Amino acid sequence: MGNHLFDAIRAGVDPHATFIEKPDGTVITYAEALALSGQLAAALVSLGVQPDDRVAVQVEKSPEALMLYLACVRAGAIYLPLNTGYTLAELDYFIGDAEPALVVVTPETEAGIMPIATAKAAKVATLDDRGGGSLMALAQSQDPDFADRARLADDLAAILYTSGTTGRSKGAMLSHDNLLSNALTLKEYWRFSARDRLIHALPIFHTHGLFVASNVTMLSGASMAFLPKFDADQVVRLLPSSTVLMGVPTFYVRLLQHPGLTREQVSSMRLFVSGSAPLLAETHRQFETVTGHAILERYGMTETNMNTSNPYDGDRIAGTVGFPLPGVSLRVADPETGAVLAAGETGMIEVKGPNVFKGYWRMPEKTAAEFRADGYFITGDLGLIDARGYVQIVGRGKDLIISGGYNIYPKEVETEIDQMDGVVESAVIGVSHPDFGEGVTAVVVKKPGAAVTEETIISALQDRLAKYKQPKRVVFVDDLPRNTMGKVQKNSLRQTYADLYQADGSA
Ligand code: MLC
Ligand code: AMP
Repeated sequence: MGNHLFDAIRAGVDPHATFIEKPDGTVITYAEALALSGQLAAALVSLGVQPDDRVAVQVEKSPEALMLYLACVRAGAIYLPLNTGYTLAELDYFIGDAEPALVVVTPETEAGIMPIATAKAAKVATLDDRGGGSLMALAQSQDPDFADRARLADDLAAILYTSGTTGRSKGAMLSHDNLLSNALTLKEYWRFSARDRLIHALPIFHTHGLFVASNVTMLSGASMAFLPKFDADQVVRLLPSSTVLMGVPTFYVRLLQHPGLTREQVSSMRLFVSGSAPLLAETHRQFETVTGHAILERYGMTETNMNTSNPYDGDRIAGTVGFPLPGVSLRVADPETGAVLAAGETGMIEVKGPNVFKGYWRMPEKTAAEFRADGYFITGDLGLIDARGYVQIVGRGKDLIISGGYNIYPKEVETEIDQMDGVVESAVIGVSHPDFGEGVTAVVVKKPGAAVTEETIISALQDRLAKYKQPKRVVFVDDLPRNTMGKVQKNSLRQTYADLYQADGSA
């Protein structure tokens, strides 16, 4: 019995080929990557990590961090990546909920995480972005020839926390085959081969940068220019020696503002992929005018990996997310009754297939509530299938903001603001933002005479919420608009503040 995901990766690569090129030009071959991931897997085992144990990881992006993901897969552990922006208050929740055997953090976070990890009997190790830290030190003394632990298709490979459709962050349980089947499908659909070089500028703690970008690259034996984060100058510089870019819409908005983006600069590129948030049709058109390339937009979720994609050959239509991927069944249903709707009608997007997750970690009722009796997962996205079969996402049935490709659950921000002195209540909404797509915006009712201001609210959130969840603006009102049922009318607030970021140009 083998290791379902890792065997497929190992089988697809040429050990002598380049896997990763760092910004300083240093190259890591597949052989080196396999050896280091083997040493890290052995280090995990020596720290007592057992099959199915969670390994929670909050570290800066680096090739070693990616090897740690592979190491967890090889050691039969469940990889649990965490956004580097999360505060200790947020980490406390994730660690309490997931109960990892090991928490890997940066040396800077070690002291802060210690009491949180200790309270849950988790060990702590460190990894920095220069290949140092206690975990790396331990790995260096291990045998690179690690005997991979046996893992079946349905065994869990990862848990990714997501704000999901409702409630607190939930851990989406992803199996070896959820990841492998989707990456193999994308490899075929997007025509990946060992000749490709991907510009990897996404974070590696989410589905897009970790599974879509990295798994597809590895399963193709391709290489990637691995950037610590998105930087328009660096991406433009890498374009002439690369073939593919994957990004969130903000990448494309920023690239279009760069004078170096020209047809000549992209002459070796064959594919630009966008996803994680809606790409404005205007961005799609402008990009095609400047580069001659139609961005390929696809649609996915943490819970489902990728569901749909515009075609590789054929029309990539702006404002659509293309067709269901091979093996994925997608339908549009009445959100209340679940009745399947005809083409052209708008309703809830539901999906089924080998890509769909195994449920939310330790939340069987929540899991059951998000699936139909016939196994379709209720995405929370509203959309339609047009006459040509293209899927269009027209809105969200879930109260969710997507800013620069990161999801923010408004209730979490509202709960923090509502607890502050001088605040009666708040409503947090997403408002059109030129750079981030949507800007997190708090509409607050304060107590008469209270000294609370925009600055005091934002500064009180610093240690509580990751930066990307914090409101870009706070506005004060006398009352929140409500319907006859007493529910806050967020649509009306979104209309009122529609021009907030356009008008003052603030970030
Ligand atoms: C950074 N900031 C953000 C932000 N990213 N604020 C709101 N939304 C974001 N996404 C904050 C910074 O902390 C900073 O605050 C200020 O905004 C400006 O920062 P910046 O330097 O301009 O931002 P930058 O670091 O360049 O990051 C922007 C970004 C990044 C778009 C490059 O957010 C990013 O890489 N996003 C990708 C997210 C992603 O991978 N999503 C995939 C999820 S998977 P200050 O005050 O310090 O200046 C998924 C499934 C699927 O959704 O379908 O793929
Ligand atoms: P996450 O929970 O971070 O995985 O985000 C998943 C959500 O991102 C989906 O449910 C959609 O609402 C949104 N999303 C992903 N890709 C697209 C896209 N191409 N267009 C519009 N929304 C998208």
